[in-house]
Amino acid sequence: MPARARPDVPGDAAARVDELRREIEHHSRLYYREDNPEISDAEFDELMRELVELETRHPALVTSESPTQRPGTGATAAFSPVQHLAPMLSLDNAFSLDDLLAWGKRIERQIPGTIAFVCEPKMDGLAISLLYENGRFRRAATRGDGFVGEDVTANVRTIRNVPDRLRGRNVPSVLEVRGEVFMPVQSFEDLNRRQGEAGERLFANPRNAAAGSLRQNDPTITAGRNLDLVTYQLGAREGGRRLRTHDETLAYLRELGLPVNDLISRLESLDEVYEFCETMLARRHDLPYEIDGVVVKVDDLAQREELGSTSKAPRWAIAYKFPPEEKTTLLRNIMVSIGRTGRATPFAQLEPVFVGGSTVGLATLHNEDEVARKDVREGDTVIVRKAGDVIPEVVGPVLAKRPKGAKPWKFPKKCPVCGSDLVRLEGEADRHCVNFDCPAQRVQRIVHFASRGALDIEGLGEERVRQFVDAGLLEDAGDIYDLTVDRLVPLERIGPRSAQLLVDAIERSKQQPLWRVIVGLGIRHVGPTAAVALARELGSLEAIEHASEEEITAVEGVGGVIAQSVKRFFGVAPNRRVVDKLKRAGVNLTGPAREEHEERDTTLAGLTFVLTGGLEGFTREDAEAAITSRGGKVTSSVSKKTSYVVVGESPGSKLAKAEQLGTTILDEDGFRRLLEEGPASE
Ligand code: 5U1
Repeated sequence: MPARARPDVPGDAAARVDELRREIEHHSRLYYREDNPEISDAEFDELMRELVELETRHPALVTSESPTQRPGTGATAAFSPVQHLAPMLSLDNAFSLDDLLAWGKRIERQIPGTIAFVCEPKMDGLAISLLYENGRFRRAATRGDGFVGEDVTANVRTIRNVPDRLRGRNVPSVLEVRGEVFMPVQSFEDLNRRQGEAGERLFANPRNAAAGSLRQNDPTITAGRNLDLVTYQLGAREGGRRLRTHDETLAYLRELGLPVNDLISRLESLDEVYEFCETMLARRHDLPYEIDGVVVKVDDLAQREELGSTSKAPRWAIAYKFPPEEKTTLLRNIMVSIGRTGRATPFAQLEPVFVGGSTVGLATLHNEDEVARKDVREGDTVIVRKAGDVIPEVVGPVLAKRPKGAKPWKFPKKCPVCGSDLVRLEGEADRHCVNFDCPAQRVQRIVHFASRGALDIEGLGEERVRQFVDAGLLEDAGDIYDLTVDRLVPLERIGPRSAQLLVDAIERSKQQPLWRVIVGLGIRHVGPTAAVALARELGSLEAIEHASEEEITAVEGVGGVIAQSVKRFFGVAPNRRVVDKLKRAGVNLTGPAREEHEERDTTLAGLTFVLTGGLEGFTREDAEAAITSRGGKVTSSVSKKTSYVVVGESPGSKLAKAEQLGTTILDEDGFRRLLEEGPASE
C-alpha cells in the first residue's frame, strides 16, 4: 500500500518510503524465492536500515504490510537488528607484499623493542559475531555496519562446529567472539551439483553460497548446507583467563572448544611474515576452503593498545590481499555480439575455468584493435584473469602452446545476426551493424528499455525479450504495452501466473517518471543525468521532441553533442513510432523529473572516481555529472585515494594502475547500480 501523504509527513519522506518498500520487496523476492540476489547483503541491509530509520522518524508511515513489520520476507522481522557489545572493526588492506612490509616497518618504528606477529589465512566467508553468556550460546549476528548487525542465531546454531556450550574451567560470564562462517570447497561443489540436478540456480562461488545459506528463513535449509566456522578475535568479555598475547587468545579460544584455524602462525620477524604470505599464496588452492589473503596482527596486546585503532580499523592489523588470480584455458572461438546501437564487440568463448572466485566462460575482447594488439587466435591457450577481481579479461596467448597453423583473427565483414555490413568509420575503434532493423539490435533496445536503469520492468530480461521477438509479439519497445496474459500463455515456459506477474509489472511501469522513459529510449549520449535535466527543464517528451537544438543546448548540464543526438533520434521514423505507441498506451510522458530527495543526493560524498574507457549509456560529461551531483569527486589519475575506477570499453592504462593499487573497479552495470543504490556499507 503506498505511503499516502499525511499532513505531518514531508512528501519526499513518503515517496522514499514507497520506493524503499518496492526495492526491498524486489530484492527479497530475488533472494528468498529465486535464490538469485542482485545486490550484496550489505546493500540490502542499507535499504532496510534506511526504511527503519524513516519509519521511526515518521511513525504515521508505518503500515502492517511494510517489510519491517512482516516476518518471512527476509526483512528485519526475520533477521532483527542486534547491537554488538563491542564494535566489529574491519581491516585495512595491503595489495602487495611491499605495502605489507611498509606497514610492518611503520609499526616497528612506532613501537620500541621487538615485535612478534600472528599470521592468519584470510577466509573468504562472512564475518560473524557469537555471544556466549555463562558458557551458553545465546546469539549470532552478522557484521552489519560494525555496530548493528542482523540476528542469524537460528541459522548459526545449525553449523556443526559451533559449540552450544563452552568448555573448560575458565569460561567467561560474557564472551563475544568474532570469526568467519564459510563453505568448504567440497561442500560448495556438492551443493552446486545438487542445485544443478534439481534444476536450481548455481552459486558463483563458495562465499556467495555461504552468504545465501546463512540468510535463509528456514534453518533446516542452512543445516543442509555444510557451513563451517573459524574464530579469530575476542569482542566484549567479562571474566575468564588473563591474556597477554593474541597467540594466548587463540589458545584460549581452542580451550573453550571454539574452532580456530590450524595454519595460524606466530612469527618473530617481518621476513618470516613475508615468507608465510608467499607460502599461503602458493598453497591457496591446496586448501579445502577458499582464502583471499593473509591477516597479519601484532601479537602483544599491550603493543596493540599503544597502536590503537581508527574508527574503522585497528592500526595493529592488516589484510594482505592476494593479487588477481590468473589461469590458463583454451580459447575456443572468437565471436561478435551486437549491442543496441549496432556496435559489434568481439568476445572470447573459453573452455570454462574457475578464476578469481567464479567460473569464466566468456570474456570481452573490446574491439578489433585490442584483438590485434593481444594477437589472440582461436585454438590458443590464453591467460585469463579478473580485472579488479570483477571483469573477466584475456591477458594474452601462451605462445609456446600455439597450435600450428593458428591464423590471426579477422573481424567479420558481415553482421552475424542479420548479414548486413559491419562498418568501421574513420577515427572510430568500433565496427557497427548498419541495419537498424537487425534483430539483435532490436532485442537489445527492448531489453534496455525494460532494464532496471530505465522502465524497470521486472521479468522482462534478455531471454524473454528474445523469445517474444522470435514469436512475433515484439518489434520495438512500444509493443511491450500490447502484451496480454492471453497472448503470453501459449508460449513455452510461461504459465498463467508468470504471465500475469509480467503484465502487472508492465502496467506499473506506465507510472515511472519521465526521465526513465527518456533513458529507456536509448538516445545516444543521453544517460540518467541528461534525462533528468531534459525532463525537468522541458517537462514532457512532446516538448523534448519538438524543441530546437538551441533550446536543448540551453538546458543546464546538456551540451551540443547531446542536443544533436536528441534531434537525430526524433528524426528517425521508427523512433517516432515507438513514442507514439507509448503515448497511446498511456505511459507517463510528462514531468516531474525526479522526487525532491533525489536532487539533494549526497550518496557519493567523500568518494573519488576515475573514469576510463567509453561507457554505452553515458557520455563522459554525463558520467561525471552523475557522480558530482551525488556529492562525489572525479579526478583524472588513479592514486591510493581513488575509491572507484569505472571501466568502459577499451580502458587505458588507468585500469592497470587500479589493479596494481587494488582499487575497486566497476563496469558499467556496477556503476549504474552504485548511482542508483549508493555504496555498500561494508
Ligand atoms: N583471520 C582473520 N580474519 N579477520 C577479519 N582475522 C581477522 N580479524 C579481523 C577481521 C575483520 O578483525 C580484527 C583484526 C579486528
